[in-house]
Amino acid sequence: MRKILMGFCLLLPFFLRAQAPAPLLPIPTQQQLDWHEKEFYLFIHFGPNTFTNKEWGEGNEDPALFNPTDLDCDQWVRIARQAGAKGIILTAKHHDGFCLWPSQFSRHTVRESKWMDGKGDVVQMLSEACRKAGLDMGVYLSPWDRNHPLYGTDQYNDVYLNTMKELLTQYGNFFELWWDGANGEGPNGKKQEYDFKRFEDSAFRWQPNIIIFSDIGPSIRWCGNERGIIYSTNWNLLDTAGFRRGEGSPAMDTLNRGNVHGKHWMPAEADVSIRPGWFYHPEQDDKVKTPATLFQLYLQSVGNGGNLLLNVPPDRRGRFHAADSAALVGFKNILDRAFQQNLFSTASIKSNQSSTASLRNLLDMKNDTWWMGDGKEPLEITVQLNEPTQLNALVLEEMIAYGQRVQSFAIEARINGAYQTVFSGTTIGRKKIAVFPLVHTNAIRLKITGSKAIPVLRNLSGYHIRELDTMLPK
Ligand code: FUL
Repeated sequence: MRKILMGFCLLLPFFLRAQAPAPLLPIPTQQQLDWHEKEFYLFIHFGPNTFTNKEWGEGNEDPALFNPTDLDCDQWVRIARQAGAKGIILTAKHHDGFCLWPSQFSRHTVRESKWMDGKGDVVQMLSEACRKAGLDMGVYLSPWDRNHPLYGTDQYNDVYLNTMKELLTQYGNFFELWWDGANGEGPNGKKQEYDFKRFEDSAFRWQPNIIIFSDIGPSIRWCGNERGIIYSTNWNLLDTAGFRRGEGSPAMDTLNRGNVHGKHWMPAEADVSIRPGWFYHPEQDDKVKTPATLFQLYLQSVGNGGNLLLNVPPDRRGRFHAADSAALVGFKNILDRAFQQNLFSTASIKSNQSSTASLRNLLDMKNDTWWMGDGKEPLEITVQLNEPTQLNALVLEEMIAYGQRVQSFAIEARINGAYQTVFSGTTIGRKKIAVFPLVHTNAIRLKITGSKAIPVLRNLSGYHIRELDTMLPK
């Protein structure tokens, strides 16, 4: 009897824990989940184009031109951290074929340049700077190569793999490998048939945890524009069968929205430059995006469930220009102010579902606790504030480890005793930042009106983002 009792006591916590929901397939891999939590990181376009003032080099530039006078990867990393970025993706090789590391498989690299008498290695320098500062690093390795003599022949696929192997095996782990969709002619006037299958398999063999970006993944997808904008509906799912990278990719709005019943978990990354160009051009020094614009981009990318990849191109010294650094720090200040005070942290919460036991998990702002409805539709959650409060934003999160479920929802605010709809939305996904004109209210109701399966939510928080008072029409 004692034994039975003891056994029961040991098993009790197991019974008391909420049963994990059955996943709604497809679901993200652990690597994709980790990637989702990164939210925001920097892109760095740097190379001969920085010195020739071009966007797309021809591949026949004299490598001697690459000669930054004061290259400082620690400065990139310092500003990236101050801006709240979690990592940096570097153009290790752009379309001109110039390698920012001394690749054995090319004659068009830092080794052939004047910089550091040909002894420098930007990939090495940046990876050390990132490691010291605890930032993750990724690499852009353009398949299109306008310099390599073998481009346009079968052998080029081996060359590409060899260069990739150098990168992925000699510099530690990268969090992301970036494949742009551009594919033009090489020096012999021919286009290349890329062996992407082999590229993918090899990349995962050398770095099993790497996230591979391209129009259609395999790990994450392009959001379909280079303006950094994900529109409101964003499924982390995509059908890729029959599609290619670049020409032959899914339609731009499909890339933006995803496919509601898509076969693969394939979340969207939104890439955009802080300046009009991807590379540094002195004449664009006065065209750097303002902190307020960067904040809007954050709301439209991260706030619609994707990640933001913001390009900041170093200048000819090899440092971020003061205007870019100032904009980044200004952006971070807005971001910190915006989400500093969660107005729901001391609120009470109830719902029309029977499963109320772990409802407070929604307010704990933890990433590993969640709450699930019981299937009654529409699902309603009411957050009762301790006193009438002004707010203009809610942050909603689904527990995407169990799949993406919510298809439509509304946010209502109780104003003068009656609920009024202040926001109508579609998908939630990892994060939805729902912003609306300022309301003065003592209760907020979230109504989930459509869902592919019973919603499993992670967190719910409310804010008064003062920056928005002036940005949004009243
Ligand atoms: C595109 C490239 O053609 C642009 O130069 C830039 O690198 C952008 C991020 O990707 O495919």
